Amino acid sequence: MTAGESHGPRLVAIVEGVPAGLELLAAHINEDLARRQRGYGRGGRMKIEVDRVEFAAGVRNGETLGSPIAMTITNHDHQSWLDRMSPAPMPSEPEALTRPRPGHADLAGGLKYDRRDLRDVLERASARETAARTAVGAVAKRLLAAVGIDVFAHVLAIGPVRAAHLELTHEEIKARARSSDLACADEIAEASMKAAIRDAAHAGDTLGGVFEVIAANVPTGLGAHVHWDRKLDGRLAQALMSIQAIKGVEIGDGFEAARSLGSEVHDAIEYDATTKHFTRPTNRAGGLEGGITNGAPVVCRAAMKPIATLKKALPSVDIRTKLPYAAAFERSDVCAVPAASVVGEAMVAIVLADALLEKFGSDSIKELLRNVNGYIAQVEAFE
Ligand code: EPS
Repeated sequence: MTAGESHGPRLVAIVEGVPAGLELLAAHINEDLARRQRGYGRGGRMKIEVDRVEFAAGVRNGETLGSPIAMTITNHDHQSWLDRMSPAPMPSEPEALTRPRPGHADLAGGLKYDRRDLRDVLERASARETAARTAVGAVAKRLLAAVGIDVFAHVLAIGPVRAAHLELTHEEIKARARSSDLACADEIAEASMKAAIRDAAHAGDTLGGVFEVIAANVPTGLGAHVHWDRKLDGRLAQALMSIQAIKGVEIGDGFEAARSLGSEVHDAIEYDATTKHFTRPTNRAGGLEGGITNGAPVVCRAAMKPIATLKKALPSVDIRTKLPYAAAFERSDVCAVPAASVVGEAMVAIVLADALLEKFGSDSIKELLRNVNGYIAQVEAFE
């Protein structure tokens, strides 16, 4: 559960169900918060904010207690918005924002919630909220790391520029993405991506793109085939699609599989007698079959549309006068795909952590490890 408006006092997140005994430091979370703030193509707001988490509950002496974890992140920009975003009644009515921006929640939200000042909608719809999700995702990633699961993301495309398919290990992709301004493992494509972002900025325009999230070392058996809402691929798609500006999600080969023959798409099953594991020479299914993880890395991709707030404002209508106007321009990013990739990492981690606790539900990390190891031994002894 998160709360918080973009220019309100702070963001808040409450995480329920994390077992006791997980080592958790603010530094673990701040690292991801800082990665989310970086990225070529970000706007002026990121120069104002320095996102840092403060624990309000659930953590003591660097360890989780099993109680709800409450975290806050201060919006430094709130100080410049006291006359428009104060929770208390303000001395003078703030000027209403009445020109909805196409592509945003402004108009639909204003009609639905009966707000004449569309700021009441856009403040919460803003992607500022993803800072709180990133903090929750960082907690989920700590939990997953305790059982050996690693979740990371990298950017595959910015606008029309695509990264080349390089033969890299997961470790290499992760390391290269972490040291890239665009979270991209392909240095050559990165240069062209930056040029595309610069061109869009000069034209008063914005750019979208595609990122991929990989979860490595996921055990077989998370999720379930028995009901539509327990299928893990469906849950991952929902979680990724819920990130602001995401308009498409793929698992494994995704849309490419639809253009191929069945014999080209499905992953053969093999057995390794030494490790006692069923293995796959390929992973076109993206680690999921029938809504259940199959032991291969989970691979998801998400497509982000170009940000809907443009300097070159789009045509709109003033909701008061009903006359045509250029949509309101608020300071914005030109491209936020690298930031969205960090949020994607968080969303995939949250879904996997939920699925992990669903299967191995535990009150302490010790119990969780015992349950996971017992299950893995059972799978390895399968006859
Ligand atoms: C956003 C608009 C911009 C972005 C913001 C998302 O904020 P502002 O209106 O203050 O310039 O910087 O992203 C963040 C604040 C963030 O932390 O990612 C929007 O309209 O979605």
